[in-house]
Amino acid sequence: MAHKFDSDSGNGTILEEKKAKVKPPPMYKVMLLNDDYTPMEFVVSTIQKFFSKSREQATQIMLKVHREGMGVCGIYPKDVAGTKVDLVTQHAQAHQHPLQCTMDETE
Ligand code: TYC
Repeated sequence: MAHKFDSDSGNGTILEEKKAKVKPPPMYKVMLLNDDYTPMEFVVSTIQKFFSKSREQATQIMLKVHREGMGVCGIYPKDVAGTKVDLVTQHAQAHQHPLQCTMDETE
């Protein structure tokens, strides 16, 4: 919203429009990468668990990653995206799968 600011810094006679400098926060895509070893079922359940997707949505994302090498699971502010990457990476390692999760700022 545009606010009026007194640029006369004293008697308030000169008022001019100034743009409020509020930008939305940068957003980050959280992506999974394909590999040859992680079971499809593990990828689907991981997407459901950490990205709040239905089984159908999670299956579509998994198949995109499987066929195209990469797929977006969700778009979040930086801190949330970073936490998702860490949790998914820990989950994959705990189950000894090489599944990789990364993040990238949106354009
Ligand atoms: N390519 C894996 C397989 O054939 C499945 C897979 C899908 C692995 C998505 C990782 O992010 C991934 N078992």
